[in-house]
Amino acid sequence: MIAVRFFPFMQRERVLKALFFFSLMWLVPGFGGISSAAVASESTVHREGEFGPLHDWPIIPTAMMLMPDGRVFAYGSNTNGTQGGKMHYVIWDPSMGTGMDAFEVLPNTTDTDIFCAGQVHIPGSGQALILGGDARINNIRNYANSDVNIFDPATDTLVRQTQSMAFKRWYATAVTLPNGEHAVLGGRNDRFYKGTKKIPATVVTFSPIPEVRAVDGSWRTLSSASSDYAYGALGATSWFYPRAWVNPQGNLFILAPNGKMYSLDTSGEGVLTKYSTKIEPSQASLSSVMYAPGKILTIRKYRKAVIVDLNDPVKPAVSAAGYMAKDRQFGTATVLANGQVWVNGGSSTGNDLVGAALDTELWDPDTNTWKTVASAATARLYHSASLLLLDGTVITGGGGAQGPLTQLNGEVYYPPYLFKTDGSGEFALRPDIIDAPTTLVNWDQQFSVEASESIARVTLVRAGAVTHAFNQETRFFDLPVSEMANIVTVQSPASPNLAPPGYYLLFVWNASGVPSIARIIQLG
Ligand SMILES: [Cu+2]
Repeated sequence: MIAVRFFPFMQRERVLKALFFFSLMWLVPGFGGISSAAVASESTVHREGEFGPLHDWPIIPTAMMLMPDGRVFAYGSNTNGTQGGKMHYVIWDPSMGTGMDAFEVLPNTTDTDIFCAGQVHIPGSGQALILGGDARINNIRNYANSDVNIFDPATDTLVRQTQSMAFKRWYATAVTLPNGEHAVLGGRNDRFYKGTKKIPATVVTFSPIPEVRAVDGSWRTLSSASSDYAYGALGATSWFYPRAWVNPQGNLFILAPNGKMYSLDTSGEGVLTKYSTKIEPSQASLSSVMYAPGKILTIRKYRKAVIVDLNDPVKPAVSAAGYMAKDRQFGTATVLANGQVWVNGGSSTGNDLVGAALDTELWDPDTNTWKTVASAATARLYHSASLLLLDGTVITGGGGAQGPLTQLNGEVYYPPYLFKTDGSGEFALRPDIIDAPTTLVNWDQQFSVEASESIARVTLVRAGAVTHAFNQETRFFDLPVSEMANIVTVQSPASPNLAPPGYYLLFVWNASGVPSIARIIQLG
């Protein structure tokens, strides 16, 4: 459905562009008619991909989550683009295109400002768990709250839960654990305010103690795992959306901005262990993403990329992943349907248009090389986000609140795998999934997939949740296909440590390297 809606529109754009240039040719002196050289210029979209048209959004989507029905749940600003998640949230249905009728603006009736909250999927229900966020005290913003809210895509409602967190958290990270619980780390507890004659001063504090939300909604404080360095005040803003993932051993791995690494056992009251391994410093504004089982691609300062491999149970292995062409502070790394990592947006000077990158970069894990690919129409800086969609495209949107641009807009990136490789610039024909599991798939279990043509490859990407340059939910798996056929049997990921319970996009690929639109399957 998505392809049917998106593709004719894109094709029409390209045909119109071609007709426009063709009509101009007649005006150029000496052209005298159709020049084969001018007409036959080869398209590069099969190597670089292409952006669709810039389109309006009803809010700045500072945070986006892909829901199991393929729609995007987004929030972060008011409809005028100012900071605030207390009034509205938005549902975008990509299958309806990018016109305003594809968006629904819904009222947030919870009294929680979810601006810069933590967010994570709930495995059993497909709902979104939203943790903490902003608070306004004495009309001053950027305090924090301890509220817990759940967005339910079945009813499109956001509902405040009765059981709050023990700590207030603004800019916290939430991670789905192998047992279906959620760990919540970091965030700011209180802000600094110098005070006035009427309003008392406040001191900045952070939340250095993680918490775990059980499946029944009750909370457990990991009081033995307190740390100002792993997810608190110190360690170079490690409270700011801590970079944390479940590692193959089933613990949380935390990569602090200062390059130090930790393992957090979330059982009981928690045990935090620091690794002796460390890497170059990064910044809270630089992206990191898990691109393969137990493997993280992390962008450090000065454009340097590093792989951190968590598969060795004793200590993480660190290796070089080259240098990006651009410094991309506040850009976002997104794992594509083929396991490559696409990084878009960012600026070399922080949240500033000087040095903002419109071009984008693609990292191939097979060759460990970067290349510069398609350019966007506009900058994506602080409070922008990028998210892989069911049709293998990526929505990138937002930025602003505060400035430098108020980006009430988005663009869709069409990766190279969607195009014919003949240089025609046309979209390739995609295989269709005819049959895939509709019931819960267990770990290390065989299941079959049927497509409209012979299947050469099957991939699995966990549905994303992204904000502030970080999609902590992403996971990618190649599911080996022993022999090409229309019906193939593949094996699900081996354990919930590698693939936490929840929702995954299943793509099948034809022999030309073109993916289907994904079906969502549920692991659990
Ligand atoms: Cu923010």
